[in-house]
Amino acid sequence: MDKTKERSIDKTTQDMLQRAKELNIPTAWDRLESMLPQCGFGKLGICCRNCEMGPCKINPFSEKEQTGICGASVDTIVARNFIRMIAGGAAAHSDHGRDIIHAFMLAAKGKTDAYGIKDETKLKVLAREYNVKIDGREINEIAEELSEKFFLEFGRQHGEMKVPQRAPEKRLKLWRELGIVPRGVDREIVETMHRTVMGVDNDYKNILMHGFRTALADGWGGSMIATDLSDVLFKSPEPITAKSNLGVLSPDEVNIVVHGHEPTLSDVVVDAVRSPEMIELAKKKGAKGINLVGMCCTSSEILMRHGIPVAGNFLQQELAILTGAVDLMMVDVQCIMPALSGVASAFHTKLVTTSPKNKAPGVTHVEFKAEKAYDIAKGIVKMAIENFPNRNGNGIHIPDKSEDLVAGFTAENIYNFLGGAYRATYRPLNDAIIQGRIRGLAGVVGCNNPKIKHNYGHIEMAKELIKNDVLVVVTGCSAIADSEAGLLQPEAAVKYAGKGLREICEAVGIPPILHVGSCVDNSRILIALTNVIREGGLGEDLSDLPVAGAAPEWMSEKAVSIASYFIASGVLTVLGSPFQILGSRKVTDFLCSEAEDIVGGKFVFEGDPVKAARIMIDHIDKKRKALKLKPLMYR
Ligand code: BF8
Ligand code: SF4
Repeated sequence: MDKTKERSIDKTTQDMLQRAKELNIPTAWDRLESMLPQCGFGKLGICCRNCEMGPCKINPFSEKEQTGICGASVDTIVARNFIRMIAGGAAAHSDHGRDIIHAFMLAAKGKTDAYGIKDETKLKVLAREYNVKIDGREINEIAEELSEKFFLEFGRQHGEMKVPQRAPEKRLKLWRELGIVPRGVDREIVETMHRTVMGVDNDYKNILMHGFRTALADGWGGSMIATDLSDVLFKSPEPITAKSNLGVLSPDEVNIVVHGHEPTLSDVVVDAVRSPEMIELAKKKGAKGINLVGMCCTSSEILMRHGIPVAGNFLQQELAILTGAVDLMMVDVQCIMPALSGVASAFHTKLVTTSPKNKAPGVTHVEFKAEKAYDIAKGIVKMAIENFPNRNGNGIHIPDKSEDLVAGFTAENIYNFLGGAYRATYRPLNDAIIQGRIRGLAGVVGCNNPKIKHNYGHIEMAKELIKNDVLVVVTGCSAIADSEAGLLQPEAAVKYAGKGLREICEAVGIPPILHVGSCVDNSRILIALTNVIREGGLGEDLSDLPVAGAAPEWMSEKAVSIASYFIASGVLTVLGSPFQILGSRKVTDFLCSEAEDIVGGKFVFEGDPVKAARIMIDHIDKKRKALKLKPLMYR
């Protein structure tokens, strides 16, 4: 059996996996294979090493109930491990948000060579929300005061964060009753660490409820701030066309791949590669020009705002270097495999780390500073150009396939393109759902994971959903997977969508799957759903809506946080592989069943993406019925 076909559904990826094999360079898939069998205790979440009396591992087959040395039950151990994952994910997203506020503050103070306020309208909307005076003030003054208010969302010690108050009234009331409105981003993450230290919280339900609070501080906090201020600073996205997959690498231009998450440096690199000085230098070195492409979420950031091509998603990062055509890969933070330096050393590719939070032994580090972002970006572009002549022509292997895509959808611009030019409103979307043209909405998000055939989960799930008239919104690596299968084109509606959804897509000219950005932009989905509630006719709370979420190929702690804030917001969320919680029946029951009665959402674990989509569709139908909506128009 050809292993490459088992490993990915994407032909380009299969081609590059073959190439890796020929060159005898291992990838994540090979490393997974050599790791098998993986530790059963870890998988079930029943190993604790939170103190030096341990590590303690609970024997899942023991007749007698076993505890850790301190007496911690298996439920406590599993719940603690789980919410520490939430804290890791929430910290990553939120720290990203914090860095954006920092850049925003420097822009307001005029202390950076690169940033300015690009979306004054959104800035003013935020200023009003935060009671920052607008009249008679300079934009920069408003921005500076606002930046302090946003910093406070991280450091607030008591009371309630302001961002989550955007949620529908009924939801907010429920969170208040449950005591899970986050106080401050940092506070909730710290408290997760505190509660899970040896000898603190040992009531698994109490632990898990704090996990929700921490996750909410991410989705309705750090992530949402990251999205909002990125829009203000780098401009709010509008629908835009581009290309995706490894075929976007160019055989005769300087190829620069930006990989990671934060738009602060990558957005400026976009300007740098367009400067005549850099283009001229590239030509002098024998290249036809400079080709900037993105990888993972940083790619989504500059795709959404500038139409920069997408080289691939999480499992394609090593493969990009394996083409031998990458002159420089610049990385910042998150989802950057430590394996990259090994792969890069087999080629001429220069790997450059840019964040003080992420260095790698032997790898060139050019520290990013928001104050001098443009200078730094130019320096890195120059490094790439100078590396171009070192390419070994014979070693280059670029798959020739790339796909067209449309991206750039946001909770705000849905108003315009669905409402038409004259009436910016969610009414047409709500009406389409109420009348049964659109069955409901689904958010399909998250990573790749070598345990699951690359892109298969995302693509098959998305196809099944749109076939059944569910409008799909996507972010992160899921969006990239769909783009590689041509699903982010308006034509995909004709090819794959059910009749009702197809009619809407054709009338408006949109794809049946809407790319709403990077993983922090999952916050756009929360806002879009809130807008649907506000528009009226579909219930009063997010948990009333005919919607569902999924992460069919998740792997990161960030996905654990995202899934948790979705269920804590009332949305059923399906995961392609189970969380590491199955060692505790009680924790599993709580998160996969009881949670629905408490917060309105729950987890479902289902590895088959089509079956998973059916679960989501059944849930959507159940919600339609509860809302007494009309039967579907064409079914
Ligand atoms: O934040 S989807 S593999 S790239 S964690 Fe990472 Fe997962 Fe991709 Fe972006 Ni999100
Ligand atoms: Fe063992 Fe308890 Fe220490 Fe965990 S905290 S390692 S269960 S003794």
